[in-house]
Amino acid sequence: MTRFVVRRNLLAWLVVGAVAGVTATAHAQAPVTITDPWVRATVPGQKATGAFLQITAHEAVTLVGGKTPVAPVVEIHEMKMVGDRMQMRALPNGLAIGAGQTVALEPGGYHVMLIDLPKAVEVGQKVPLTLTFTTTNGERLDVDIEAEVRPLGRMGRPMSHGGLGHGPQR
Ligand SMILES: [Cu+2]
Repeated sequence: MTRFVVRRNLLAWLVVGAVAGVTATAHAQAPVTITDPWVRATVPGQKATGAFLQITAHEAVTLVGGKTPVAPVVEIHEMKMVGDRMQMRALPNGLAIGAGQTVALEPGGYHVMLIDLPKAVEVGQKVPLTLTFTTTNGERLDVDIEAEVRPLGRMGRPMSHGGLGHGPQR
């Protein structure tokens, strides 16, 4: 079971659901639903990693930041192809999600970047993560989740698969 806690002003919602499928009926009042959060494992010396999840907004929100005990700096990032190169940048205004929309933060796209890790994040570890949203009326919304750490291999991009039977990519 994963526990989702949403703090909004003095009101709090406690949402309990299975990691893979939190049903809409379980949390009718929560403004966002977070599904399948995970963090990519790191190797010793690696200073940053990504957190990935799906966000369904029940009202328009913007993901503006986050907090975690495993890293002092948390940023909302985007990866995209610029010419023939993959580039990563912080989203200066956060990630806006319209009412009723679901946005996937996934390898190669949007992600939550955990920066200046003091030590490795290891498979099997649970990483507490607070995601901060703003609403259209300027309200701030903190959502507490726990993200499971999954192995590096899951992230492998096709270019790293040489030698596994793929032909040269052009
Ligand atoms: Cu990043």
